[in-house]
Amino acid sequence: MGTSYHSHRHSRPAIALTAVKVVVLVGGVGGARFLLGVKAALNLPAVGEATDAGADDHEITAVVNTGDDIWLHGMRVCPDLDTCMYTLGGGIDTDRGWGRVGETWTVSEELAGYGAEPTWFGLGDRDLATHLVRSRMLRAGYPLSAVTTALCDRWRPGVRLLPATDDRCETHVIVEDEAGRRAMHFQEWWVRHRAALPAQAFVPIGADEAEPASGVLDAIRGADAVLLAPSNPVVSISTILAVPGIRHALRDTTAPVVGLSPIIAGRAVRGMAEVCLAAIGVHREAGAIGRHYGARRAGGILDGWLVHSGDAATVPGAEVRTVPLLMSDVDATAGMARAAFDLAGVTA
Ligand code: FO1
Repeated sequence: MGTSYHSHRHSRPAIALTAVKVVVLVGGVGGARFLLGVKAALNLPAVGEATDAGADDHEITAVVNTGDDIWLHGMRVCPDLDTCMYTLGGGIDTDRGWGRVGETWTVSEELAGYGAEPTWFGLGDRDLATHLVRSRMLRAGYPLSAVTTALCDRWRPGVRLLPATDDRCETHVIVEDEAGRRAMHFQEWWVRHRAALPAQAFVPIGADEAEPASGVLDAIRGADAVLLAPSNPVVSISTILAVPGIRHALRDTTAPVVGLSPIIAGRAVRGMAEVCLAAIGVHREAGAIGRHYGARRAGGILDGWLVHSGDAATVPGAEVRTVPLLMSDVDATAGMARAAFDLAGVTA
């Protein structure tokens, strides 16, 4: 790692690095899109691997939420890992944001023909191949992180994708309506019920006994910067933080930790952050989410917090900056990543 220190207008001296090691905590669609911008900010091709020598000195590690993962029809489905892998590898359906481009649904239709439940979750034919390979390797005893590496041999995302944990750690939702109080898997709440059942709590089942996947803690400890993508703070980022050891590593690392707000002008740009925040009693407001993570100096995890132009926020102990945070295209997203590097004092 070649470094040259020079004075800088910001409080933290900028460190110019020829080989930046960045760790990004991510969920699904928003996290995957943010990773495209992180790559572009480091002059890497947004999709795929760098081919020219030198550019790939940078190391991006994505620590990916596993809370959405689910066993279906005997197969392990890992939506956030797959969304990142397909997005960065050029195989994503960009309209839906998840699943494969050019997808067909023959197997799902045939399963429905048998009445095989659940019929509310669509598994595309192309996507199924991923789940078949993954499930076979898991049954053979490989940890999810090793399986993910094997799947990425095909997709070459140009980012090291690490599940937050190799252990089963799934988000379940406690809901209460006229039918009573009950728990269900996050996907049942989100896909089957379209997040319309009133959620009282999101519980990361299995988190207590989970351990960070191999490589996660070392990546955080050895990073030059750690970024929290503008992913869902409740069911994506908090589920990663629920894996024992990860929060501690974030508090302990010498790398600055910078987060990006997923809420703009009081609204989630995509997904269901608003309803999830309501369930845990956090205002849908950029500052409230920053304070929910908390400043490292005040027992939390953040050194810096980026909020959208026009949003005001105070996070005691952390530096707050205002920049455009709409991921409208890769260039705009790269601008967000550059602003995060700048706040972290890292010049790529
Ligand atoms: N989302 C849906 O709304 N309906 C589906 O049938 C569905 C299937 C699906 C299959 C594989 C996959 O990787 C993702 C899938 N998603 C589907 C998206 C997923 O439920 C959520 O958007 C994420 O888990 C939330 O980040």
